[in-house]
Amino acid sequence: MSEEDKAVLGLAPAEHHDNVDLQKGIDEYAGSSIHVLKGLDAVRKRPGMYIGSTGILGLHQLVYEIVDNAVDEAMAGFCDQINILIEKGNYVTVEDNGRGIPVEMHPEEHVSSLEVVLSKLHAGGKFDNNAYKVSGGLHGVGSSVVNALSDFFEVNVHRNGFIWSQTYKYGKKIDEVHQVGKTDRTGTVVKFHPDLQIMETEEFNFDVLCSRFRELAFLNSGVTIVATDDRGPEPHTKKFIFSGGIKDFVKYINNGKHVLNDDPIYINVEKDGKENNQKAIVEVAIQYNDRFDEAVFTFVNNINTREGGTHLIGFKAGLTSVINKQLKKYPKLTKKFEEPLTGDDMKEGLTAVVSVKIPDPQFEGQTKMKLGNPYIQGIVNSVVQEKLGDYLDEFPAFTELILEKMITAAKGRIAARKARENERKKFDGSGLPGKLADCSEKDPALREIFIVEGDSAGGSAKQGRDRRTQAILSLWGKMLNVEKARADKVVDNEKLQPVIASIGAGIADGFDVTRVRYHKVIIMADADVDGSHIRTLLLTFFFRYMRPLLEAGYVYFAMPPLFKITIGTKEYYAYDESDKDKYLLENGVNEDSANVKIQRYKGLGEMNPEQLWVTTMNPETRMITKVNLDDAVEADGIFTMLMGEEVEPRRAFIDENAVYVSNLDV
Ligand code: 28G
Repeated sequence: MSEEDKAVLGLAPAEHHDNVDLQKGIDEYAGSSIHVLKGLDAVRKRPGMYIGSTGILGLHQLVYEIVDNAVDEAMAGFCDQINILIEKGNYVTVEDNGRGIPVEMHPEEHVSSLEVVLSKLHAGGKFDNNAYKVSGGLHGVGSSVVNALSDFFEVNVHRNGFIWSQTYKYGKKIDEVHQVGKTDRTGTVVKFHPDLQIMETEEFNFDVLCSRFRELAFLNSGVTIVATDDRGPEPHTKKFIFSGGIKDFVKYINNGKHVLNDDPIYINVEKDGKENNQKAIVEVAIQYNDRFDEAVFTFVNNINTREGGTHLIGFKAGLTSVINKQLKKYPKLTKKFEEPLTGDDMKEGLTAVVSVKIPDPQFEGQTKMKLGNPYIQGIVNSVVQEKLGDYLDEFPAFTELILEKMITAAKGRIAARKARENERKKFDGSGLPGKLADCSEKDPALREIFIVEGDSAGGSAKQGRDRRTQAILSLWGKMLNVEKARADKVVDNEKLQPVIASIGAGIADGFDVTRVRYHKVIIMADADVDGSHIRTLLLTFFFRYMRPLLEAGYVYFAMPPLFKITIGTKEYYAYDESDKDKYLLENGVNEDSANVKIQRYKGLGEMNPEQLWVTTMNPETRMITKVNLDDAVEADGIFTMLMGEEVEPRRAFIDENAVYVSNLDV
């Protein structure tokens, strides 16, 4: 190798390397532990295998892959700042202040290690001594996959006093690793643009990316993540840094709720694994609120394990036994309730984040989002029992408070069971509610149910509908504030009872989405304050007690028009003020003469069956909006805000109306 080649690969002690100890750089770098390497053609042939999809999810995955590498460097203890920039044209730059990817000659591949990292697929195996790496894990496939799927990919490494650079197209290098200048810092900078021959879209959604960055900042306390969107007229920057880690995470989830412990319980234990080779970091944060639903989020090496797994089982088991041990210390309470409490009794109002970091995570389940490693169950269980036990001993007032809450829940559980049995008795056989005008179609996928407030609108809807596919349920009576109600009360509520029976799939734990009788559940309410109230309550009810119905995308809002405009023989229905004004303007109608011509609908009840059919119900001509619940944390926040004491944000939200509503189905 020529001296020049050596210099290019960072091996030569060239005269301008003044203050840099290159030999040290080489010793630190254990490059020879990379083993199984493959080319990148496989990635371009089957991109879905590597990034999940070629749609918007896969597009975002490209960014996450690069950022994950920077987070790995942070977890190894060498980096505390990650910057992300999205520029016009959807060029993405990710920058960290870690050690910089090694540029030295790779001992086996005989090219720069940087090139090995970027152009070879690292198939399986742990390939360095960073114990908790994400990249190489589930989707963590590494930078080379992003390189393979980019029509432009440039890396700049600050290392050994120099900036080392290389550029690729479609995963093929267009130059060699070379120096482009001097530097007094270390770190890695990657800039790429997705290849639109493979990816279906290049429009990154900044908010979606930021929720992941926020999550990463919670999960890796002390790491600063700064994201900038520079595609619009003004750059938009968000900074995420949480010194409290997942403790701040549970506070964030509980934001706006009334909590029982202001300062979340926080457990952080590192097992060095020397004794039994069971290395792990276990982090748990717990905060109770005064509500009835549960929000437990689990992570393994920064990956959200939506299906749970052994860490979650260990957490629940630890919580259950430590709570029952505590209960024995309060005879005053055991007198009132003698049975042991179950895990379900403990989940009302429970907000928790369980984050484990382990060397070799095994992902299982349908979506590979379930942790499999058996030893983690015992570790989390014993850590929770010990540390949470200590905490509860130290704070008896809090302990008594949550024990009382759990006993109330246990009593509710028993009452709910009885209520469910009653429900079954009431509605077996042909037992559909009297207020339901059902449809004749048998296939649930083709059936729709309109839930209508008020008898007069219900009457018109019944006459106007398509009897084969459209059922009408009119609601009456007093609505219950589901946010504040208990499961057993909800089952018995006179207004919700017919909804539960018509949908026909049970509620809460007993809800089975495969039994749902209609694949479109359409809430049809007036476009006024009362209407938005009923919409919100029904949605909250679905969110709390039939969440899979929302997740399946079965819930819709009907959009009745606000105005009918008649000009000559032409009739036009306008769905909002601006729609109305626009139509009037286009037809040259001035304000004075507008009034003879406009009919304002105060409610659905004012429309005759024919009008209701044309404007709101006919699948060919109506507008309905699908209610979409992607992010449980965010939705939870919206509902809390909607149901909370503060009136203003609720009003503003209802006016704007659209944050969690998308997908116009015209
Ligand atoms: C900015 C965008 C994404 C990274 C590093 C640092 C090292 C590294 C990355 O090494 C290669 C092979 C086996 C250990 C490790 C530097 C050790 C010493 C690193 C990133 C090294 C990978 N010095 N920073 N990779 N292994 N940042 N940011 O990708 O032996 S990737």
